[in-house]
Amino acid sequence: MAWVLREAERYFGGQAVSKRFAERLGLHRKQQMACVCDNHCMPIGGVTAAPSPRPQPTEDIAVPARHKADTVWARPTGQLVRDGFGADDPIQGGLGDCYLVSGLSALANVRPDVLRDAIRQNPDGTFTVRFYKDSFLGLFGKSKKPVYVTVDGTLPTKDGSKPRYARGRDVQELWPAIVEKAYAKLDGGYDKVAKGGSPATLWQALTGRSGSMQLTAFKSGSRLFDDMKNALAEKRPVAASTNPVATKKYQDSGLSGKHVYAVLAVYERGGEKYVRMRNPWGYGEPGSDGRDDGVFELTIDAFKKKFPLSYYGG
Ligand SMILES: [Ca+2]
Repeated sequence: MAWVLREAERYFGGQAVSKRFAERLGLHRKQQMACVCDNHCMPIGGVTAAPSPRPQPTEDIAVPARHKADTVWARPTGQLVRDGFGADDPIQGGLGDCYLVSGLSALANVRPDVLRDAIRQNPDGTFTVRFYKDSFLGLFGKSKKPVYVTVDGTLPTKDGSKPRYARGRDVQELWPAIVEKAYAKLDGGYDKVAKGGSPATLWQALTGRSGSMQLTAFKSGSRLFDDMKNALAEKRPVAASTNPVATKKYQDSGLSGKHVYAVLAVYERGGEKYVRMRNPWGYGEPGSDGRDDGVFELTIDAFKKKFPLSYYGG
């Protein structure tokens, strides 16, 4: 059981996981708990980019082993931000970090100002992202200490032109790729980031405020709805995960197992409670609302059935 708890803790971003919790989720088989999309490579097109003038890699940020042979570091053209920070900006690439990309989307949804204040473009073309880490103060317990991570503008690509991992929906908008890269540097590499994590940990790193995770099975639909409604009203980001183990039950549902989605809004219509969500791929959704942009709504009952975990920023 010990390895299950270790794996589960890693998947959930280092949060302590009880045996009961792991059993409840069916975490009983040894497997990698990264997001389902770790083996998923998005078709990406339309990026204009110039190959990096420097020898590569320019920075020691490891990519997953299977990407080592065919990764080319390149410097895409574009701007850090275009038209502000939006929930629909971040698009996940071929890295299993749905928790990170959905975390960015959920944060941009409620606190674009946090992202604006955390990311700085430097005169030399590099970028600095401010994160917060725990620092221990003896009797006073933990406090958050800012940590500044500087990265240059080069990104992993396959052919020198298209970002291989996170990017903007507008491919000229660089902030999702830059924050992902800085987080990877902070965390010890893209390969570490791809091993799974929690959006609550990302939010904590960006806001300095502790987040939390809940098992939705322990709450009634209306209580869940109220929790999400209150969090969003307080401008705290919300996300939710499908089952990280029982992925087969999502076949033909329009949802992916082992995948984290941003919760953008909750609302009532015609006496029914709904949750509006977003797939970090920027496409792929249940039902047909006429626009396959990854944004869709579920009734609160369907949400509770499909999403055993929800995450809240502090
Ligand atoms: Ca849609």
